[in-house]
Amino acid sequence: MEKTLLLLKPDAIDKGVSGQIIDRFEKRGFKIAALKMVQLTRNQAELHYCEHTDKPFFEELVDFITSSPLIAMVIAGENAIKASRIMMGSTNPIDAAAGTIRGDFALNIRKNIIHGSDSLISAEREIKNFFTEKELYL
Ligand code: IDP
Repeated sequence: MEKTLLLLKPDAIDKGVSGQIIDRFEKRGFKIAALKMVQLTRNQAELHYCEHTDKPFFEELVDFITSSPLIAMVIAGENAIKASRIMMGSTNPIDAAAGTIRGDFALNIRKNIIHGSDSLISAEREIKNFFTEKELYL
């Protein structure tokens, strides 16, 4: 069973749409393997987004993701990584198709509602940044 890390970002909590988003993944057939609400430290956020350290938007990204609590979850199921990326839609919500999560809930590239791991290697690293082995129920 493939696993992926999803983050329902601070804007999803602010908008009160986290339940609707979790619902989409459960309806699709994915199992929740772990779930917690947490406010990230800068250190944890910088580790999570380490691939973007050199990007001009890095500081802005860390400021936003640490600004208030988010929901971190691990879902498990067939092709969880690819399927969830398709369900999320394009990074820039303006380009995200209607019916995708970003296409339905977001307008702004920074406040784009959700994160999902983009590869097996990232998923493994990102899951470890949020959950211990004991916190994963599979
Ligand atoms: P992804 O979240 O779709 O995988 P990435 O390219 O990995 O997209 O970017 C990580 C996050 O960085 C995005 O989800 C978005 O919140 C933020 N981001 C990307 N580009 C910009 C930008 O130009 N300005 C501000 N934030 C950005």
